[in-house]
Amino acid sequence: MASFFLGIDSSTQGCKFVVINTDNDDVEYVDSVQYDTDLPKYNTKNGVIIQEDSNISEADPNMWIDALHHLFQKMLDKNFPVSQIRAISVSGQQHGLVALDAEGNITRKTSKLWNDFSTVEECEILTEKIGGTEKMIAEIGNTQRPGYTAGKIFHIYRREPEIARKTTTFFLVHNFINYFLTGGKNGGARVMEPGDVSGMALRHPAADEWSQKVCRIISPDLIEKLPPVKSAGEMIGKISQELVNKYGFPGDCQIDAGCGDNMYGAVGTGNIQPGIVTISLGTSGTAYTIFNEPYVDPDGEIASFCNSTGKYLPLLCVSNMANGYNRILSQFNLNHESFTNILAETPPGNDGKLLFPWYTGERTPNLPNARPVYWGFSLADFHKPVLCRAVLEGHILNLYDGYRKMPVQTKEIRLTGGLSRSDAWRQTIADIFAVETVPVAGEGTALGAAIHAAWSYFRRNRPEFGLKSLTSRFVKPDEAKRKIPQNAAAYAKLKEVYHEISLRLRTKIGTVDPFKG
Ligand code: XUL
Repeated sequence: MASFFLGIDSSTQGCKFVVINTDNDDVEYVDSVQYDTDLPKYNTKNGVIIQEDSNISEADPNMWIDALHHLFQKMLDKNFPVSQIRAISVSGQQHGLVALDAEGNITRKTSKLWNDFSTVEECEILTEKIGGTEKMIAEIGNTQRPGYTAGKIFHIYRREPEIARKTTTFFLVHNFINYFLTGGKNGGARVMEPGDVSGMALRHPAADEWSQKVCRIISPDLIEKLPPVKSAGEMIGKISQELVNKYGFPGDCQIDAGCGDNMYGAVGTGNIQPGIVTISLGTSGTAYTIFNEPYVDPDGEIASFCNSTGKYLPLLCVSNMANGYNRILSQFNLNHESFTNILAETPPGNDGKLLFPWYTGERTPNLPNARPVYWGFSLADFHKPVLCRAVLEGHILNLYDGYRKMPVQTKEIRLTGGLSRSDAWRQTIADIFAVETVPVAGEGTALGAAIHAAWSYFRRNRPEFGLKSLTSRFVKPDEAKRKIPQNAAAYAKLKEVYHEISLRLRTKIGTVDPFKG
């Protein structure tokens, strides 16, 4: 039997498969579906159910399972030797909440996602009841933010008590997919793992138990509804007999504990030792690095997460990233290349014009009700080249402004995600961060999941398949696309100006929050 390992990345907009072969170090198979176009019955835009209120971001969990069936069927149609897959690992968009009853039925038809901002009130109550932000950070290593899961669970308890009553298990997205893979209603595994759990804001990343205090504020019975947490790299069970019969998996195909997408982005970009930073440029923008010890930001801006290999992953997340850029591409009928060409018509730094790209609220800084702000634009500036540069620089400056607190001496930035295919993004990140950037070939997160499946499988008896060896064999930085900072000086002052204006926009001086209502 060959040594195939399947990585599944169930992300906001779609689902990707990557199969690696550890016998010859080949990537054997890559495929994906986009929810909007491949599964139109779910009525999504960018993977989120279309509806009026822009603070709500939800999806039907059945869509993620249908996507798997779709991709498994495609493997069969292409005669891919599914029977050679020894283990599977699942990466999921972080923080999304799936609620199940004792029989395994979904109790809340739609799942609130990482970019849902409808739980501001719940986060405020949790923070107040525990005694303020400092106390919350001491308790769970993080603040309460609408992106995280605690507020979503509390939202169900406060506003949908009937659903809370019926629910016996609260899952994250990848746990739910694991549950399905291991049998679903017929004995599927109800377990979690530390990486994704650390994004729930219910447990300190350095602790090995739930925060009794936070859980009790939500409800005295919550702890009973949170599944046990297995350690990273554990196998949680075998694939279900139903999937064996339907698609031809081997009966002993193992499912590992899986993790959140950023944790697997780290593995898939070879970010397994301190000094390397990964920037993932997808629906969200994230920057993260590996630590041997937990890092807790006293302001809670840098999220304090565990990774998928028993270490830690301080992470910065901005929720606006692909949205503004994709919009300007479609608005002006551009692609990555023509966009890059247009940039030549304006100087780096855009003569001081700044765009604060908080299109649909923002996760970092914590401004769930924010709107975008255009700074320094004169009448003559509302034309294509200036706007294109403003969007690009605005997104990257916003990311940089959060990242500046990351406690790391960055040696190199590895780029992954759709926008890393753009020359303009790679160069402008190198310029603004003043560090070399290099994109990693292939599907970073799904590749990370496939590598993790192999690591979990061989961990106990084949030390030659350690994480370092696996990542050096499968992760390929695309050296031809490496960018060296060329215009760092042009951004030195602008970064400070951006920071100052951002602070002023966030400082509460009047009696009315201009971003509310
Ligand atoms: C990270 C975060 C996002 C999602 C995107 O904390 O919320 O990066 O994981 O899928």
